[in-house]
Amino acid sequence: MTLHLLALLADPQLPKSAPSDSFWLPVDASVTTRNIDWVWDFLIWMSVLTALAIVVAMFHFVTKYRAKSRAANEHAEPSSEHNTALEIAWSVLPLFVVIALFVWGFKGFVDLRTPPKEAMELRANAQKWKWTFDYKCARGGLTDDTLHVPFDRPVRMVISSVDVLHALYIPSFRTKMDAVPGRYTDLWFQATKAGEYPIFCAEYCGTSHSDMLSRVVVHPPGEYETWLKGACEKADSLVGPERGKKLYTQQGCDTCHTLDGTPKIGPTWKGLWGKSESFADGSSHAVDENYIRESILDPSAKVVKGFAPSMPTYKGKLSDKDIDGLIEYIKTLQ
Ligand code: HEC
Ligand SMILES: [Cu+2]
Repeated sequence: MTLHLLALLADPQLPKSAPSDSFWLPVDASVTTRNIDWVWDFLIWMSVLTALAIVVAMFHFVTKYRAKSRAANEHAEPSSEHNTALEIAWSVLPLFVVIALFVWGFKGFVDLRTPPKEAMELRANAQKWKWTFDYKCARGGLTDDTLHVPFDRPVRMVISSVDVLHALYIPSFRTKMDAVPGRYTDLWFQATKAGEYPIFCAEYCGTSHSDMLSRVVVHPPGEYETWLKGACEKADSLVGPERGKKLYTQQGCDTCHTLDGTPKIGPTWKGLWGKSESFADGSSHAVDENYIRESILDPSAKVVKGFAPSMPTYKGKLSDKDIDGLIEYIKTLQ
């Protein structure tokens, strides 16, 4: 960290070598982290030095001017009123420090908010309580609950939410952005180290907020394309219950529906197929293909008794093949 500080003096814009793991910060793995870690280190060391200076001066004065006796105390000399040179110095010096901090901070902020034009785009979707990421395949697309990115290529994430406010937070890239229902937001990064780093939701979004975890996998040079091709082929080839089983976790159905008979946010899927479901309005209906399809595309059409209508619609997110797969999967859960 000290080296880091020295490098700051040499080149305030971009240090030559990014720091690795430190006591304060998680490993940094994006080009955008550098400006941020600088300012952070600078601030913390400035604060430590200032605090030390104040405390040392305080002890010094406390001992130096300690009253020798009660009588001496009563006849204490008045102190001088002010010292112009000293007062100007302690106002102007910090002013320069604060201006420097502003310039570095502002530059870092602008860099962080301006994705390079050639950045590749990926979609991040937030829902209670899961992140999903969309990838473009040669044919159609792929949704996964892990973020996969190539090494050393700028990536712009386009973020949205289907329900409430969430925030995509990738500490190792030092970047964070709100996911807002009905609006797109974005952030960008360029990974500098292959590996896996955690992703959090940084906006309190309800019961399972703290479980809204994912990870970003930075593929070593050249391996991202291989991964994408394989994952696309696999996603496309799965049919029937296998496809449904995959979607159950990939699409986040598992955040609200269990397979073991216990209700969660939504009813369990165990024993769902073929039973007669009762609804909040007093009616009932047999659970068949059409009922499940409707529950997925238009969840509030029939609200199951005892549950809040909190399921998001999957219209436009799931294909017919996906819905077939989910129906087939639910059939197997007796
Ligand atoms: C945010 C929580 C949540 C998520 C995520 C969610 N559901 Fe639901 N789901 C519910 C709730 C709550 C109900 C019951 C209320 C209703 O009928 O709208 C429900 C009801 C259902 C029903 C009817 C169940 C019954 O007992 O009659 C089906 C089928 C269903 N969901 C399928 C899915 C599928 C498939 C997914 C994933 C692609 C999914 N759900 C994701 C909350 C969720
Ligand atoms: Cu969240």
